[in-house]
Amino acid sequence: KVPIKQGVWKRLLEMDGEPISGQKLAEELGVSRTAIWKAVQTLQSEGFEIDSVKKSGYAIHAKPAFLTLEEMQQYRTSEQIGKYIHLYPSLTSTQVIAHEKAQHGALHGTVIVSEEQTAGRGRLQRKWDSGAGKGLWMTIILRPDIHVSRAPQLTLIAAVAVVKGIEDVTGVQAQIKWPNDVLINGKKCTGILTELQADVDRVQAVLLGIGINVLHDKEDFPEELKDIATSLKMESGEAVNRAKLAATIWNYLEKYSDLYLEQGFEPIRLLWESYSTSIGQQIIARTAREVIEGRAKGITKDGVLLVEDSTGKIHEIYSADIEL
Ligand code: BT5
Repeated sequence: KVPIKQGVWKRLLEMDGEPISGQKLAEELGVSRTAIWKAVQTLQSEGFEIDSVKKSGYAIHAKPAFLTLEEMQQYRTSEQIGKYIHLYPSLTSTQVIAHEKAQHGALHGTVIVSEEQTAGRGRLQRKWDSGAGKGLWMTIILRPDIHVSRAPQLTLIAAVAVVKGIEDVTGVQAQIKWPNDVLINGKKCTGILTELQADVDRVQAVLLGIGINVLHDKEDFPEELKDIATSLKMESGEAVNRAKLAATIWNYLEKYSDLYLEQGFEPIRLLWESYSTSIGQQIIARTAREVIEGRAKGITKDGVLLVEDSTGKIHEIYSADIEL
């Protein structure tokens, strides 16, 4: 059953600024006029500009610039991912809140989204720049029943879902740089951070952090990122709808993680390789222990990167920074 607020919101948007009476809304949604009035008040308090015109009814004038639950739910077709959304104006990091929620039993598919992160993080204590209102900063809690050793594959599944989502919503073709970067024209527009809560060797929760630069202009990035980062707006020339992007990624993520649980990693591996920038390229991989130079040959059925050095030796790389 559609919540009243969401139903009202959807009808007002469909009316495109023309008024619709409270009576009509009440009849259509099968609720009282008071319930409609309350829903309108809540929407107004959330930033929607809704006029109530005597006799003729309610009319919507503008959508808020910020993310709303209604709009994200509108585009969602996935069953579980995004069913429960926690939306915040500002947080230290969506990962931190996701850890807390997961520990307290948050269900599979719960999403934490924030307009801003004051301490957004990357891998290895690195920082993730997360300016207010510019990006899509979210963590998705997944509870697949898998061995911990398979968890890194979820990063690769997420990367495929992000590339597909970006393609659907903006028409822009992004590429994946192993393991966790999504690039457009060689610049980073998305980072993915996968963290785990595990019980001996079974996964309890996967906290899939996805940060996408959406509405940034070049000057919105700090100096050190200006030449290496990009946004969907910079690449597509359009102000991309973040709510639609979020929901589209959830839809794909559900589709591909279901596929993965049913058929294993192979179908994902093929998709992933088709979007990869690194495969076939000469790369430098910096792991915690060594630096390996060679040609990226592909990823294994476990998602491990294979690099062939100049002597013909094949290295299996589990975790590294890659330079193209
Ligand atoms: C990543 O780390 O790329 C993973 C980033 C994950 C961010 C999401 S946002 C939602 C969730 N909540 C969090 O707190 N985190 C996740 P890594 O591969 O370590 O790359 C980090 C490096 O990317 C930094 O050292 C910078 O060089 C660069 N960087 C930082 N912010 C960036 C941005 N907004 N766009 C592009 N590059 C950035």
